Amino acid sequence: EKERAFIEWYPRGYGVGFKVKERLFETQTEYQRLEIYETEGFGKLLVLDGTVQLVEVGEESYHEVLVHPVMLAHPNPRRVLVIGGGDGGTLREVLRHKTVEKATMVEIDEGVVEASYLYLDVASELLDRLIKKGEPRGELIIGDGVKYLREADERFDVIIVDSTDPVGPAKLLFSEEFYRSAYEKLNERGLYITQAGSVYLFTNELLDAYKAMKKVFDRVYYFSFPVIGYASPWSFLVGVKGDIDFRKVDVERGRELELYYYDPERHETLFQMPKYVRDLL
Ligand code: AG3
Repeated sequence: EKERAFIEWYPRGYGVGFKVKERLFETQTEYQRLEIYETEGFGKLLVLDGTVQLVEVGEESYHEVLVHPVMLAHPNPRRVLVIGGGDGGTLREVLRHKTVEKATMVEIDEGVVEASYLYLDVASELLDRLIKKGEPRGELIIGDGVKYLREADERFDVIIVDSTDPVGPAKLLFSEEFYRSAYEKLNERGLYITQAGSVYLFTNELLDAYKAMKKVFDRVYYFSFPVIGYASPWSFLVGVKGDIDFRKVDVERGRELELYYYDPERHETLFQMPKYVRDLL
């Protein structure tokens, strides 16, 4: 009997795959090719330009880790900007923080929001409210995050970049120029976080982003986490502006969140990095 699979191929022929039952949807959006599959064991799978964005079962291993470490390291995050993240998972986690008064998501590709709303069990109620402008603390803007940040006349406590890899539409989100406009638009004390690719397979992209961020932010931290569906470990980069210690998080606020993957009481375990990579950073 024929078995069907979706495989994402990374450099050097390294693959990450899922057995799939069927392809539920495919389209060419204005920016990228979008596919949604039903997998055998991980719910639905969202793919953009051949790269895995999330699986429904396990997406929290990415969204919790992208959002909560910075939110719990910031003493009082009230205004949050998410760039990318059209599936809504990142904003969903941001809005779990009671301190947040307003969170804005700027997604370039309306097609991602629509397909996620229609097909994925990730944040469809939130996306529905955002589309209808009925989410009191959240706002969705379909637009270019680079341009948005450059022209923004407000300041943010936390900026979260939930983008595709640093090629294609997301490339500019990893440039020194972009980091400068992010730094400028952070409040006196603020945190910036971006996903930064596979530790083993995109090591050069990670190093480049780290070096560019070092030129701009007061301090830069790297960390890694095993994300379900990606070539793990996956890397994250945090840029700090002003007086915040990213090595410390508010464990009390963390406890209320009842997290599944990220463990604020073991925050220090995030900083694990293979030695050869640490030596290069
Ligand atoms: N953002 C995409 C992370 C990059 C995945 N890269 C890859 N598989 N090559 C995830 C979107 C979820 N909100």
